[in-house]
Amino acid sequence: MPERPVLYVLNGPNLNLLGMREPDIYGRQTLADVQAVCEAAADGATMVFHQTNHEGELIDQVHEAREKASALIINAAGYTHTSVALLDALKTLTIPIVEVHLSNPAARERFRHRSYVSPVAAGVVSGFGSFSYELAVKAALRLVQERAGHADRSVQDDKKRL
Ligand code: CA2
Repeated sequence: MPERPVLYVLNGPNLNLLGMREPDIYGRQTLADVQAVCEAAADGATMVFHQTNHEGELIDQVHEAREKASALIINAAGYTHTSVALLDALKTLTIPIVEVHLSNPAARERFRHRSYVSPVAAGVVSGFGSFSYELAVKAALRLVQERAGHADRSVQDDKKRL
């Protein structure tokens, strides 16, 4: 794992329209604004921020995160509620996954209550607009730090046993 954590923030379909449509649900901030919020919260970590409207491309980005990231933050948008293929891809990751949503899907239509991301997520942040992303980045960094702490302690334990 690199010295500086690498956070992947992946965004699914239609999130490129943020700020242009449905401001009552998703707010007035654009995706570029959300990216700026994440970068400000990243505390020196390297951030890779992607958006795609294509399921296969989102899965390719999950595979890339598997190789390169310390943690993954994902708003799979509509694919959250439909994509077994996305879940299969996420299941191959060993890094922490944080699910994020601008709105609170649990308070919306029934079809948004099922998430194919939640079963493999360390946690979910939803309902706070771009602040959800800020909290998700902070949670991901905390999880990365905790893992690094565990790894350090087990190396020290191994050394003591030698
Ligand atoms: O609240 C979220 O972040 C969602 O992931 C957003 C998805 C929705 O399907 C999920 O249930 C909850 C929709 C993203 C669409 O974004 C738009 C942004 C502006 C205008 C239209 C759609």
